[in-house]
Amino acid sequence: MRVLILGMDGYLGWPTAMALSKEGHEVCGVDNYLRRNICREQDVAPLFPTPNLHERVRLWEAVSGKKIGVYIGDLKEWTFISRVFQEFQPDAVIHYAEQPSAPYSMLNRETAMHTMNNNLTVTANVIFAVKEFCPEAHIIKLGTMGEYGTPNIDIEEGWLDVEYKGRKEKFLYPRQGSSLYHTTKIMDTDMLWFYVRMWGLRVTDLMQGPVYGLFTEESEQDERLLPFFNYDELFGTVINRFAVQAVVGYPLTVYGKGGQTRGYINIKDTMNCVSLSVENPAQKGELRIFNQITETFNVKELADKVKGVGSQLGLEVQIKSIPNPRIEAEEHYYNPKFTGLVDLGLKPNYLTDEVLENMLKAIIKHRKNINKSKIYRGFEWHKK
Ligand code: USQ
Repeated sequence: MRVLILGMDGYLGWPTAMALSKEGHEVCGVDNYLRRNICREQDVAPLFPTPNLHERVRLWEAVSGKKIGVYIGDLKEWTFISRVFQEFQPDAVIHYAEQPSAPYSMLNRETAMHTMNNNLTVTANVIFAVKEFCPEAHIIKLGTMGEYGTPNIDIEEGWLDVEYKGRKEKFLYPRQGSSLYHTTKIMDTDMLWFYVRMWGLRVTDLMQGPVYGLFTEESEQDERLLPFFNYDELFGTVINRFAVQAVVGYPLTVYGKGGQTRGYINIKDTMNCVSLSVENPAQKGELRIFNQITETFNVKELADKVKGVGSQLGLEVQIKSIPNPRIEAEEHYYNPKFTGLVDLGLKPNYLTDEVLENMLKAIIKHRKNINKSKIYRGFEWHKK
């Protein structure tokens, strides 16, 4: 298939491009380096320098013999996105092209507007570009488990059957994001559902939990292919942060009571989920929703796991609860369903001690790059 990856430079975009290219798809990607630019603007940096997309596709060709196309540009610009879609004519479009940091979206008015303008405009442009240039194409959109929040009832896979005063209807599962970023993803889902009903688009919306890990099959062969890996408070997800903190002797930053429970997924499984979605497209006129997680943990459990494995490797790991900079429930019910992707064939890679050990060992190699002052600055959401 001809697969277009929007947001190919990010933590997930580049590994996805390689994985699908390796599987024999014709892959082309787009990025405007939004994440790199925000990192520079906010004075944070990834764990190791990451080559730009032109360099990465050259490296990939040298390693695999396969070509990946690149467009650098802003998908908010209609002239640019229409050129990309007209020229490439995708069968599947993987939409990662969003400002992905919850904390960044909560910094101030400008970062909130940046998040909203980017995420909603790009999603709308993708919908219009598909309608105009490739109406049969399958849109695979990266959503988030954070769209559901932490309700006091079980979380279904996207939809809820409601019986009310003797009548029945199926609705999108109620959504209540805990940051503006998560809220833009709720709005994306609403927009996609609207145009699925209007225009019969085919859409898969992947409700993903926080991702962890460095290596996918391709970067295991050659470390120059590793993804853009953040450990700072804005872009680093919690397990990746804890692993870096353990390596550098920084007490693990458990926010508040640490009872916040989320569904987590290994980056290798993100690749498998996206690939399964590409190969098993949604029907025309269908908004198909999967909860893209493989297991749940609370923050305290994660810290204990990292401490346990870190200690076996001889690292001095401490855990420190710090006042929660976010507004979120610290002890709550959490019971999401996540069977859809397993039914499609996903074989999960769980967060075992071995997986954590490999992560820690890989991070140890880059220890000299870790800047402790970037780990926690205390961006407090409620003070803005
Ligand atoms: N947390 C800590 N200490 C830290 C960092 C985080 O206790 O140093 C806690 C947070 O308060 C939260 C949990 O760990 O309760 C997860 O935080 P996170 O930063 O790993 O994840 P989050 O900000 O929710 O966002 C990340 C991705 C985002 C994705 C989302 C999935 O950045 O793109 O949408 O995970 S989910 O959380 O399910 O919405």
